[in-house]
Amino acid sequence: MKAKWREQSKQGKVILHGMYGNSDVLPTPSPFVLKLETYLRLTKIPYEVDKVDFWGPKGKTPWISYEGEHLADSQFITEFLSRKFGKQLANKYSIKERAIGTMTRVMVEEHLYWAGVMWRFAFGGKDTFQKVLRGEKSFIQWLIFRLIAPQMRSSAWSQGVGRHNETEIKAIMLNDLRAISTVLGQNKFLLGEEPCEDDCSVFAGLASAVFSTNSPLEKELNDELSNLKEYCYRMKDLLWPDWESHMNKLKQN
Ligand SMILES: N[C@@H](CCC(=O)N[C@@H](CS)C(=O)NCC(=O)O)C(=O)O
Repeated sequence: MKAKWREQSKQGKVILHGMYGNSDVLPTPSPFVLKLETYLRLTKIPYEVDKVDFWGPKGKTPWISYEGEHLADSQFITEFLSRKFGKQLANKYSIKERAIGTMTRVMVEEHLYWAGVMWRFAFGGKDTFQKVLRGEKSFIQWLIFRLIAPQMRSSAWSQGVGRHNETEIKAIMLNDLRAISTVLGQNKFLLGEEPCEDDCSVFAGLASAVFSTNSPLEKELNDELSNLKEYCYRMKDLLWPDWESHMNKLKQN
């Protein structure tokens, strides 16, 4: 299969391999896939999506094929493509601002993400998987969830965040979101007036909490964290005008 993609990727386009589907509120349940597709849209780098062969060379999703090569990890991919296509969007910001962007991204991907995993897979998943848990979806989707959930909980346990209870997980999420909200302040985007690479990660990391019905932090996002909610809608309006139609397409499939 991977050899096939080597050939196809020699035609100038990036092939984004990612896990899609099974969500009524997001184009993809994976924040890392959402980050990468948002980045490709932001930079206008030509790409096509492969939703089938989504486990990459490092056993995770997403990954890309480009010019006959395979590359894993959304951050390595972003950095590689930014260099290759001369799209270093964060360069308009100072070194210190970029450092703040890096720290925010790392917190979202390596800390907030795991709290989200626990929310989805241990405490009832009051988001994209809620309907699966209630059995409102197909048997296959229920089965996939049943197979994936223990694996995700075990990864979260090894990482450490998975050892906390529901109240502690919610406190972790709230703390992280408060920090991002402070960094964002009155900015339109994470570091200022223009979006950069790290916006794709932050948007993707927040999307599940913001766009889910019955988000664990719904009240806070409508109140003290409302700048985060507005930010996510700004990113969505800018880069995902087809967000809803994407969802409708998923529902039909
Ligand atoms: N650092 C990786 C993380 C990717 C990642 O963890 N993806 C998840 C899906 S959201 C995954 O593949 N999980 C499967 C596993 O860890 O076995 C990246 O930025 O691409």
